[in-house]
Amino acid sequence: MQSTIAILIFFCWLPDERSARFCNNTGVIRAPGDIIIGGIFPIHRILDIVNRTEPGPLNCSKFEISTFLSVQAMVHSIEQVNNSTLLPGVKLGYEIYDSCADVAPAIQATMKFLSKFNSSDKSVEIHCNYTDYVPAAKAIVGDLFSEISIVIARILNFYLIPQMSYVSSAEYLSDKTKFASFFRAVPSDRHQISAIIKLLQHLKWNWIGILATDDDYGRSAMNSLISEAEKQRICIDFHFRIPVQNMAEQNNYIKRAADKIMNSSAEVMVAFIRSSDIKTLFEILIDYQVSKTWIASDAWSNSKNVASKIQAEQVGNILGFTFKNGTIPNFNEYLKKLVTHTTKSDDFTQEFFRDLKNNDSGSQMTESDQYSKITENINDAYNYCVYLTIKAITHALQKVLNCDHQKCNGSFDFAPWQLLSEMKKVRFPTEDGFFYFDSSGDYSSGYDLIHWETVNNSTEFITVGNYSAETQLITLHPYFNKTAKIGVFRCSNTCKPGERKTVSPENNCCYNCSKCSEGTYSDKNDSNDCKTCQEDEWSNKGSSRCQKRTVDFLKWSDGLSIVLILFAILGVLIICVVSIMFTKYLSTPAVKAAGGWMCYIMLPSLVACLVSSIFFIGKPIDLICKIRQPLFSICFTLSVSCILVKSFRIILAFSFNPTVRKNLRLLYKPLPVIITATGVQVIICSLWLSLDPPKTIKNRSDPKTILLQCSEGSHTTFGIMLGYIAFLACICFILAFKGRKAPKMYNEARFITFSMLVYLILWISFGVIYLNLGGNKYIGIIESIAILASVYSFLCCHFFPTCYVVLFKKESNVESNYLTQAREHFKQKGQFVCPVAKMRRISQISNEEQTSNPIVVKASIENECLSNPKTGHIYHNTNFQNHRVSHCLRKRHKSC
Ligand SMILES: *[C@@H]1O[C@H](CO)[C@@H](O)[C@H](O)[C@H]1NC(C)=O
Ligand SMILES: *[C@@H]1O[C@H](CO)[C@@H](O)[C@H](O)[C@H]1NC(C)=O
Ligand SMILES: *[C@@H]1O[C@H](CO)[C@@H](O)[C@H](O)[C@H]1NC(C)=O
Ligand SMILES: *[C@@H]1O[C@H](CO)[C@@H](O)[C@H](O)[C@H]1NC(C)=O
Ligand SMILES: CC(=O)N[C@H]1CO[C@H](CO)[C@@H](O)[C@@H]1O
Repeated sequence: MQSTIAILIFFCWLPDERSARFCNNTGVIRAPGDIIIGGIFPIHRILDIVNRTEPGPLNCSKFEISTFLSVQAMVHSIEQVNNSTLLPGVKLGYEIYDSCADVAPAIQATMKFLSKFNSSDKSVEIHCNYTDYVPAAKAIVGDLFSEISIVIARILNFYLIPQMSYVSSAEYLSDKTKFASFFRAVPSDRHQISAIIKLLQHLKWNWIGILATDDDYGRSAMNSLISEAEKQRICIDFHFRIPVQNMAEQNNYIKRAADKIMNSSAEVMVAFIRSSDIKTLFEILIDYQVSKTWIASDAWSNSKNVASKIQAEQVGNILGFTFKNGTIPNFNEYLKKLVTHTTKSDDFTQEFFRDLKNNDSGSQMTESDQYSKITENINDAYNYCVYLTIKAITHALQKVLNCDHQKCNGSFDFAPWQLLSEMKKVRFPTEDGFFYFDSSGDYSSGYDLIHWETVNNSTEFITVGNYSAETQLITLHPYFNKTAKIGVFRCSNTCKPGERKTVSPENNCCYNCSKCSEGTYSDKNDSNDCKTCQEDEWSNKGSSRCQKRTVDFLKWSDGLSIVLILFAILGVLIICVVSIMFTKYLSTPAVKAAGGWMCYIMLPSLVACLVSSIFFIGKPIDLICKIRQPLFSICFTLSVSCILVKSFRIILAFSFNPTVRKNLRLLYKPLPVIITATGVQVIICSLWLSLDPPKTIKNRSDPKTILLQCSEGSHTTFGIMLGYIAFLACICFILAFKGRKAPKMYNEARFITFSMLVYLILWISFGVIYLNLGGNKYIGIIESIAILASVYSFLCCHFFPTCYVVLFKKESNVESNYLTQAREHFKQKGQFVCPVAKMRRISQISNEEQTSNPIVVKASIENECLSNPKTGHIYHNTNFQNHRVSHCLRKRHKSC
């Protein structure tokens, strides 16, 4: 209601009849008609309103040719309507006033339009109910500036008189609660803002400065752009408002704006500035030699006035959005006629000719010069909008006046609000599509994107793209990049995929890039974060994607695997051969010395060990993981316990301390020993398998691979298992070491010592390696090698020597030879040995001891000789044992 109060104040100092007559005759372009269309245009640009002390006539200066030409576009359009069949029998008239680019004269003009229709004096009647009130003008065209349009619209909103601005684009004017009777031939700035945002996004520019005139248009455009830019992650280095003030003040502000621009690191400037200001600004910037890339709003984007004064290249690159352009039929002819036939005599036209005829030097100009000055200053886009405005009003009038092709049936004294409802429904074809108002009373067509180019020393506007308000898409012509020579204007360089932004605290346009660490990636430009790869994927530092980890395990085809398999097969073959040989020569003393029947336990268990060594190769599965260690350990324990028995036997045979021997003999029980020793291992393995069994795992310690492995589960039990074998091996080693002095033919002890030593060294080394490279792919292979080596060391130390004797020392592989040797051995020790034959016989009857083993026979010889009645020749006297032994031996020799 504020506007209503403003109107009432105006009523108080409404001009009296004298001044009304004065106003009628000057400062107006008018033509009479049945229906009057009002116009308010800023024909002058500067109003000296500051130092007024009394409300006399306003004093305007700075004639604006381009606006005057827009006025002519309106005049021409109305004449065209009169000369057409659009409104048959109706004569349109017009009254056009100057707003001097200020609100006060615009209000005065509005008042004139509000005065009663067909009354001789300009007076506004005050009513409570304006439903039937018919004012002078049925519709009003104007103003150019949003700020002025807003005030006019506020007043007309009360009377519901249709107002249609040709280019006022402030967003605010779309608000139909405040501006119910306002229409416009252009889209709201909201669309321009989104067009600018789309352009910035398309060109990937994100670092801008904003300049705006400090009026309704500039403020609202700047605020929308700031909030919209924030949403689209476009950052603003600075924004600056240039107030509308008197010349000197304003130039001061423009200078400060120029400083800002010069100091800014932003390359792109978006300017919502009146064209007169931008001209001044450019002049300063050219002085400073600062060039930037400009995005011009519709306010100055196609201002020939600016373009004629500067060279586009001096200020940089200028891109601008203009309203959709079109051609007004016959307008150029009209203008030509205007110059040549000076038929019109209103104040403005005369001022126009004065302005036109005097160039800067003051000399007279020819007609063609005049015409070229017109084309220099003409704003085609604005004029086309004026044309559309008149067309829209005409189409609405057609409906109100109920016209057909012959005549119009309606009365001319209808109230303007009746026109308003028809205006909303207007729809007519244009050059590209249809003209119609959206719900906000805007014609949301779109924009053309133009580029300022210097051609032959003058600036031309080249259309390089367009923006459609309907689809909200910006389309750039293919030659855009070539003409516009666009760079990439960002605060920071784009972070490539594989990098992430390290965001600066101030804004998210200026940042550094850092590479994604290993195991992470980013697949887009300007990622904020690096994403972590999936569990089964990996990536290098700075990767844009993850790669699948390769699944790795010890393959059958691996060279090392093949070698191991060959060794295992060879081992099995050797064991077969050895078994055959041992079976064939089982009864020979060499084989008996090597363990005799025990080799039927040892050899198969060694085969099983070889098999278990193969289980360390290939893709691990749970079952194999569970089987392989127990299989090896139990089989190997079996073998070692056989060796233990053998060691025992050697000790037993060649021990000279009778009491020790007696105790040992009690312990010497081969099968129970083997079963017990192995049984313990079986229990260990069972505990292992039941508590924490081995299983397959995916080892991801290497980032690029998944290593399929058997995890041994409980490492303690694994250690105990190996330790237990080592413990048995130690016992063997100690026993064998004690028995190392056995006769040459019974060199078993030495071999056992050696093989146990080899075994212990092997497995201690394995333990060390295992602890150090637990997770390695080759840990399995190393254990496999250890197993193979153990098996081979067993074969070498326990079976090959025997085989050698069996095959190549047949002559020595006879019992007598063994016995002789044994006797020699004991003789050296000064001990008694029964005669070979006797010994043999004794051993044959001995159940407890192995008859095949002469050592055993020897070991028991004293007692056997004595206890056996058939050999009763031996004296038994502990005091003179040596004598008796030698005696016995002598006797035996005789008997042999
Ligand atoms: C009016 O129309 C006629 C023909 O239709 C044309 O010859 C004449 O020049 C027009 N006048 C104006 C002022 O446009
Ligand atoms: C205007 O008023 C005059 C008399 O003052 C009248 O003759 C004329 O018909 C009126 N015109 C219209 C369009 O009402
Ligand atoms: C206003 O005037 C019109 C026409 O005379 C009439 O129809 C309407 O009822 C009036 N409104 C009020 C609120 O009096
Ligand atoms: C521009 O920078 C200069 C020196 O760097 C400084 O003196 C001046 O105040 C700055 N102007 C603006 C508007 O920031
Ligand atoms: C106001 C105006 O231009 N009126 C004209 C409308 O058209 C007729 C016929 O062409 C002219 O006679 C009027 O002068």
